[in-house]
Amino acid sequence: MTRVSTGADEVGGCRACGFAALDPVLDLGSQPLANALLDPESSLASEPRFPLSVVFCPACSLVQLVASVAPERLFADYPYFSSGSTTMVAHARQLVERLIEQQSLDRGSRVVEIASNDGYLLQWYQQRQIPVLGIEPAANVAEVARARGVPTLGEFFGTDVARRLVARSGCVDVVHGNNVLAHVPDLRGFLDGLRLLIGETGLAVLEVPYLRPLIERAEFDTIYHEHLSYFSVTALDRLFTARDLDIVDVERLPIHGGSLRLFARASGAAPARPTVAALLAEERELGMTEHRYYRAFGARVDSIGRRLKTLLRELRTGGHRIAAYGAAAKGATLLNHFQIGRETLDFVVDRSPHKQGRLMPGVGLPIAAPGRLLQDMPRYALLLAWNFADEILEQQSEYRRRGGRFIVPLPEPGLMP
Ligand code: DWN
Repeated sequence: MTRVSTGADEVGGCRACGFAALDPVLDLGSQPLANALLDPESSLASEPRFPLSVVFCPACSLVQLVASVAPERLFADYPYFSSGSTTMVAHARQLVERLIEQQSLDRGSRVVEIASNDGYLLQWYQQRQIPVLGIEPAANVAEVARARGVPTLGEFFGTDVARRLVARSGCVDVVHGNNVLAHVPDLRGFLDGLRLLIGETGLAVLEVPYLRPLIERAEFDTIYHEHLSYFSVTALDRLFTARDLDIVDVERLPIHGGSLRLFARASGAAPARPTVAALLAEERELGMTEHRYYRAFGARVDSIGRRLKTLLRELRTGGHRIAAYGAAAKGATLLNHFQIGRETLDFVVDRSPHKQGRLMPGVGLPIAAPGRLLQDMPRYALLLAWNFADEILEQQSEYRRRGGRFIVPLPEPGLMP
C-alpha cells in the first residue's frame, strides 16, 4: 500500500522564475525520505512517503521537484556527515589551500560556510588561524562541528541570517556553499542573502551536482526529496543574474557523480572567465534548454532497472548471496524505485556509526559496519555509493582478495574488476 503524506507542498510554478507550465521529466512515485533511516523496532507500514516527481521549466531551464518536504523535517537528526569520506575531506582541503593563496586570506580575513556540516571544510582554514563561521541547521551535525572547535550557527541560511551577520561583523571575504543550493526551497532569498554577505568585494564559491552527467549517466538515484533543484549552468546563470550576482568562473568536478564549482561575485565586480560562456554554449548545443533533451530519461532509467534486476536475479539463482555497500541517500532512491529489498540483498554496510544498526528507508534492509562483509563474505556487494568507488574498492581490498566482487548499478549494471 502506498501512502502519500500530506507533508509535501506542491510548487505553484518554477522555483526560480515562477513560470507555471512545467514539463515532466521523471516521476518516481511516492518515496520515503532517503535519509530517514529507520530504527529496527519501527514499522515500515507507518513510514511516510511523499511524491518524488521531476519537471523542467522551459522558461529558465531549471529542473526541479514538484513537491517540497519541509526542511525542518528533512534535516532533523540528519545522518549525513561529510567527514565520512576521505575523498570529500581531501577535496575540501585542496579547495581551501587554493583559496587561501589565490585570495591572500590571512588572520584578518573572514570565511563563512553555508551548510558547513561537521566542519570538514572549515577546519582547514582554522589550521591556518583564519577566522571562520559555519552555518548548519542540522543540530546533531552542528554539535560535531562545535566539538571540533568550529564555531557554528544552527540556522537555515537566508536574507535574515545574512542581515544579522553583516550588521554584527560586516561582509565576508569568502562564502562557501557545498551541496546546499540544491536543497534550498527559497532560492531567491538564499541568493539575496549570499549577495548581502559577500558585499561588493567578497567571493562566493558554491558546489552543486551537475544536471548534465545526471542525465548523460542516468544518475537518477541522486534524485530525492532533499534535492529540490537540479542545476545546469544555464539555469544558474539566470538565477544569479536576477539576484545581482555574476558567475565569474565555473569548473566541472568529478565529485558526487559530477558537480559544478561556481565562483560568484556582486554583479559587475569582476569580468566573467570564458569558462562560463563555453559551458552555456555547450548546454545550448546539447539541447539542455529544451524539454526534448529530458524526454528519454525515464525510459533509460527503466532499462537500467530491468538489467540490474536481471543481473541480481541471475547471481542469486547461481546460489550466491548479495549485500550492498553504502547506506547513501542515493541508495534509498535506487532500491526503492527498483523495488530491490530483502528478497535480493542480505544487508547494507556503511562506515558511518550514525547509520549502523538502523534500517534503509522503504526497503527496511539492516545497516551494518563494513566489517560484516568479511565476516559473512557475501559473494557480491551492490555499490550504492558508486560516487566513491575508488576509495571504497581500495578500502575493501581484503574483501576483494578473498573473492568478493562489487556490482556497479549504473549507468551500465555490471561486475567491477
Ligand atoms: O547532497 C547530499 C550529498 C552530498 O550527500 C546530501 N543531501 C546527502 C548525501 O547524499 P548521499 O548519502 O548519497 O551521499 P554519499 O556521500 O554518496 O553517501 C556515501 C555513503 O557511503 C555515506 O553513508 C558514507 C558511506 N561511505 C562508507 O560507508 N564508506 C562512504 C565512504 C567513502 C566509505 O568509504
